[in-house]
Amino acid sequence: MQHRIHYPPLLDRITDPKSAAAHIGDGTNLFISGFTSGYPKLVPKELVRRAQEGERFRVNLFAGASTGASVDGILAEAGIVAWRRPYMSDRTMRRQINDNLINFKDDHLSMLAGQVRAGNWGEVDVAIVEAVAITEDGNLIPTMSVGNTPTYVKKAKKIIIEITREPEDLFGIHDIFIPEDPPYRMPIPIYRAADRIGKPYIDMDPSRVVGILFSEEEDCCAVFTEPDQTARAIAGHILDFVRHEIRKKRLPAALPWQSGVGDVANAVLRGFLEDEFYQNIDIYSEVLQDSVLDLIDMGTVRTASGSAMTLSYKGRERFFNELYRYREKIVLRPVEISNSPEVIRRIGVIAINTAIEVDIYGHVNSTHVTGSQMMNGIGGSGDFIRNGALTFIVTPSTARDGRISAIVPMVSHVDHSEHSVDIIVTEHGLVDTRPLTPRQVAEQVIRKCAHPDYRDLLWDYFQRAIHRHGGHEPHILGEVFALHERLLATGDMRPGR
Ligand code: 0RQ
Repeated sequence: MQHRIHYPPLLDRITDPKSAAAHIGDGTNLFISGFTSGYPKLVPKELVRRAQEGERFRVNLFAGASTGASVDGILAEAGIVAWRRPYMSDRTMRRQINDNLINFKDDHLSMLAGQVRAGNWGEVDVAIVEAVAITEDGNLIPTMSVGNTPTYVKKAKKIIIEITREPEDLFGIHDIFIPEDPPYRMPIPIYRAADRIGKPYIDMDPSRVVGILFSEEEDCCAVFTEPDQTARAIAGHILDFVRHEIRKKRLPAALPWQSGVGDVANAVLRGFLEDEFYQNIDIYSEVLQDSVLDLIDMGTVRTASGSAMTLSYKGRERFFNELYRYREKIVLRPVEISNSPEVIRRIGVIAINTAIEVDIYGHVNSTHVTGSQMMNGIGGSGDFIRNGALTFIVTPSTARDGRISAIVPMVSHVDHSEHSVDIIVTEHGLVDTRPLTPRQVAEQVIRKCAHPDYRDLLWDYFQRAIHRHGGHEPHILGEVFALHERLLATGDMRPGR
């Protein structure tokens, strides 16, 4: 694998995980590549080995977004994470965050790189970066994600590189651009999803490289199941609505799409395949999944732009086998560009993101179960919901076998307000809040989106709130969390269960 180092002066930095990890100790600010994929694997394992041998240390861990069980999971399990930012989705780490064993702060993903460059997160002591190769000039070609890696590499005092077996032909898929920071920032010159504005590699100062490792490890791949009936129903409502708006000439046909990860996202993209109306789609999103490969194969997608690819094992095989073909259609960017409010607003993204719960007036909780327990984090949802041309918030109408209603009188935590959310969708129906007053929104959300088991409860609350207090958004403050309270007391939001 030495041939992957095209810059000879760095050959003498080839080392082993133990020596590389020796640069990391108690209190190290550790910034790693990775954004659902493309995270380092060897050094985290070595840190766990040291902890298991009895060494006592804790690091402050910063990534692009989630890194899965093989980094977040094992480091949390070993008890060596003091701080973690931003979005994560590992169960063990989540439990420790909620038990207050790991400090966690949730951030809009578009904002992190700038904050790190400004020094708001402290010194970048060590950056560990996964790469497919080092170029002739000593720069880095990343793997399947970009995330915040360009900034972490730029600011790092020490850099450790894990070179993987993924094909060097990934060269050309990345578009690396770090904007100037205020007050010198110029417009980010992206006018179409396909525009490339940067370099195909990450600029790096080779003198800061303290270790290079060769890795046989692979990302632990995403598992995708067929979208279930609920996801397909939600996707159907969205696709019908957008088609209707385009036909009525209230929405241009050529707007790019963003869709979060998971079942509904896949069902929407699958819907494009099955619906002849949708052709020449552009995707301007954060994470690209297997369904994007299907759309490229069918000729439905012109460009798919994101910050990372999260593929299943089968998807990876397919992608690498015909990389030359997919590479022309896919652009991987730093997350501050894929999620840039400026760009999202300019190109007019249609955004679809999933909520934990939505209230009758359209406020959204994406992150905290019953107000207290962190699930994953806000991720890029705020970047897209606040700035998209048309924004959908989607959720199944119930969770946990019907014991929880996702439509509630007031959300128990606020991530997105009524002012950012345009359309609310569950499997039962869709409400376009834009032409409605808050009271009209509540009426329609209860009638069209809530699960039948909860409609009467919500309607009764809404009517009593109107009669008791009135106002622009009527509420009975002493009762507004009655469903949540009942869930906490009995395990079910429905009375008498
Ligand atoms: O719990 O895992 O214990 O079974 O939440 O829910 O239905 O499997 O859906 O995987 O799509 O996750 C909002 C968490 C949904 C996710 C959220 C429980 C449910 C289950 C997962 P279990 P599902 P998903 C930007 C996109 C925020 C960030 C974001 C998320 C688990 O989509 O993290 O949008 N979003 N990023 O049982 C209690 C409720 C619940 C509930 C669901 N009301 N109360 N538990 N759950 N609703 C990507 C871009 O590209 C920009």
